Amino acid sequence: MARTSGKSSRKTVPGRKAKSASGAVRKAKPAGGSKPIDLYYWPTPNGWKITIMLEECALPYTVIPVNISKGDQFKPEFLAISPNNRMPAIVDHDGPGGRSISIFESGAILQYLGRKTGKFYPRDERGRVEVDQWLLWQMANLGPKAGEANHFRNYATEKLPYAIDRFANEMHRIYGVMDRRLADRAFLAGKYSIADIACVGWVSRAERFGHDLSGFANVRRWLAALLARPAVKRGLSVKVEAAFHVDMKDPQVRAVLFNQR
Ligand SMILES: N[C@@H](CCC(=O)N[C@@H](CS)C(=O)NCC(=O)O)C(=O)O
Repeated sequence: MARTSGKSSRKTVPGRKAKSASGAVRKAKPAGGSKPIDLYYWPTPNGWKITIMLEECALPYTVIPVNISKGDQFKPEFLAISPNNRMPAIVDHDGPGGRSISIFESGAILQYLGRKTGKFYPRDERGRVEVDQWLLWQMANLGPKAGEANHFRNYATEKLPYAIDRFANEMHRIYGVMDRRLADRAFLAGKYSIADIACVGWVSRAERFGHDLSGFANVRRWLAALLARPAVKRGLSVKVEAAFHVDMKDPQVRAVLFNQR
């Protein structure tokens, strides 16, 4: 259940139908009495990890858009929460000891929410190690390499065959790893977990990023199972109106995103 702060703000009402920022009708879930978590968000595969997890756990949350095309990620108030100038980040006002806590890095946020709720993150050490391995695999491989593949293929002004091929090959290798892992189990760590939640936004964009999944039947079966989950659908559909108007060819946008030092 989300509400969006800012001009286009719409509050959800527990148990009633609510509209997301995009106008899509979404079913609000009971708030359960806890204070909403502040989610610093922009609609990208990294942002979706957290909307999906919050939806899966039925935790109430407030979406605070971080317009990364305009430089919101460099504002001092955001850097105080997320010093690496990247979203997503959260502030949980019901943190440990009843005090507020802020967290950046999507993997750390997923683990925190998993520990907080006891959902999608096993308590037993063997189960947790399985999840951690595949969560960190996503954080270090699938996400960053897909990002670079997308950058050199779709955003670089100079089309460099070496860079395009290098990351296309890496993505082929990575989808091969995932496909073999899923050959004898439904989900990456056996049971559905935060490892799957971390991956689905990236894999759902594979074709758009230029990666052909036709040779990876297990990945396609897994993706279909994930996309059939109502919470995954809701998490992927949390929109921010301003994101529809970003022009990646605009020199100012490109300077903000691609000329950081
Ligand atoms: N490892 C970080 C990566 C987050 C990340 O790269 N976020 C991008 C959007 S997908 C961002 O905030 N970019 C802002 C910028 O490049 O300044 C995480 O998983 O939280």
